[in-house]
Amino acid sequence: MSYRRGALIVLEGVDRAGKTTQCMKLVQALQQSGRPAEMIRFPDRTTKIGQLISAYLEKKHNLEDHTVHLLFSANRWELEPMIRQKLEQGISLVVDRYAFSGVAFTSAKPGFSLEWCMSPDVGLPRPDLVLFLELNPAVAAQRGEFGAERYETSEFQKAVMQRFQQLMKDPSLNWQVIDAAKSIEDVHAEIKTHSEEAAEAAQHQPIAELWK
Ligand code: NYM
Repeated sequence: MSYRRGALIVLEGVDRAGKTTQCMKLVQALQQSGRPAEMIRFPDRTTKIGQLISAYLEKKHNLEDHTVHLLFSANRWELEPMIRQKLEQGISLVVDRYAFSGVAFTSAKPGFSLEWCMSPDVGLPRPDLVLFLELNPAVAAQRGEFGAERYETSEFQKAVMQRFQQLMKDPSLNWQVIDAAKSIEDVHAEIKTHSEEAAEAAQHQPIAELWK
């Protein structure tokens, strides 16, 4: 049976690495090459759970650390049926952050193991490609607006970066590290090449489950 599903492509990185700009450019490029594609982002601040998360990030509301971790995960699970449906309809999804941000940010807090942080996201659709936009946290801090939301300090971002590096050792995922200090167009060209390859390979494979 021929199977032509869309690809699940995730962009990750520390804050201010340019993920959102690159997601938008990638969606446009995929569409122009004739592949239906849409962008989604996590947290999705539009849902009820997303509004709680947003108030927490904007420091308008405090939440206990385990609680907010589980809310970030719940915010992915509430969109899981839509993600699966779109992929099965042949639409590729470009995702601005996913479970890897969830694990990297919470496990950068004292007392949280990677294993505990990963468990609520086990079984989500597994990305076909995870692009990690690598940028020195000190350079990221100079890119403006840094410090407005929770977690936006160079010290915390350094701890987040170390957690991402641990997650990247997982051979069950297709991680590609991109140097985000390059120009927007150079970064885009690299991302596009990896994404087209991953989309070609994904179309004949069933959707796998993350960390299973
Ligand atoms: N974040 C994001 C988490 O702590 N856990 C998660 O699961 C996700 C998806 O929220 N600092 C953090 C990372 C960012 C912030 O920022 C979301 P933005 O600018 O909306 O990507």
